Amino acid sequence: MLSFEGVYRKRGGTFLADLIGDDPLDFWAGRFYVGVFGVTTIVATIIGIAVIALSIAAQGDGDLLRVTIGAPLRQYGLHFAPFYQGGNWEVITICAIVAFVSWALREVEICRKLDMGYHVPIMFSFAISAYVVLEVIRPLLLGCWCEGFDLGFTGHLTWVSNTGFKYMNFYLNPFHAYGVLGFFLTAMVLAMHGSAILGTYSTNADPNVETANVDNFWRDYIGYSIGELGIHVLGFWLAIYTLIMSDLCILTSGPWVKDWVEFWHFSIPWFH
Ligand code: 07D
Repeated sequence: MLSFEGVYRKRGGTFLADLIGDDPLDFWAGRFYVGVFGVTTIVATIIGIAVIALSIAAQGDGDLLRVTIGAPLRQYGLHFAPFYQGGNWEVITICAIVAFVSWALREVEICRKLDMGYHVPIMFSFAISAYVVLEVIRPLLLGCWCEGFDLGFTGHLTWVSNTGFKYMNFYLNPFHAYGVLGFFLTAMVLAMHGSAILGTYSTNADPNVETANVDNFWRDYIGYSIGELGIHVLGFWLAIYTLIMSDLCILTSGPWVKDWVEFWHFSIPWFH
């Protein structure tokens, strides 16, 4: 344990402690905080991986890039499918969601111990929302688990291509375009920030000079520096914007819009 870790490595402040007054899982295993949600993450992950392993073995295809665990067939609608006809996909999806949500709640408990804001779990929840929209909410709206994406490298890429072409030209989906814009902007801003910090940071320099140097670099280069806190606020909101656009992009395709080419065939009178 590092000297400062003792400050927050104290029992208490967990959901279970608030609920029943005690939390038997409120301890650390080496450097890892365990907690109720650490255990639920591990249990869901182990069950999920076991089902994935069984499914791969049943396909008899040792190539992990090729192996695919398909969503249930259309005939099963919103019901449980037989294990090797999509039931395995359903169990894996449940395990994945339990693991992701547990991971987010584990982040909340660590934030509470450190007396931090909840920015990390809030941000991660938006990433989880993309998965839940794709695998649960949109299939529910369309009345069939078969609308979820197939699991596996080639499987999910084939699904993205097929689903994209099903709605004619996915590039014409405005939310998709705004999502793509957000992913590229987020990557660019992170690259700018990361490279500026790496270019300035050195172990023996004065931290105040380093901060001033980053600001001076951007002011000299593009006339403006968003500042040390600002770049992190921008990253937070950019990522949230991007994931909301991604959610809308797939949520609208099917339940509301059948054809993104046709979607643009409206006319605004004063534009002619
Ligand atoms: C889903 C990740 C969530 C992650 C989580 C955490 C673990 C570890 C460990 C427990 C959202 C997982 C954690 C695994 C666990 C422990 C210990 C993030 C997610 C919860 N597209 N397109 C998108 C581009 C085309 C199509 C999104 C570009 C074509 C369809 C994004 C191009 C057609 C769908 C995007 C392009 C098409 C998308 C995906 C270029 C095909 C979607 C990223 C340059 C013909 C999907 C919500 C995303 C979507 C989606 C980008 C092209 C179809 C914006 C750059 C034209 C059908 N595309 N696309 O959202 O919106 O990540 O998903 O050509 O469904 Mg697209």
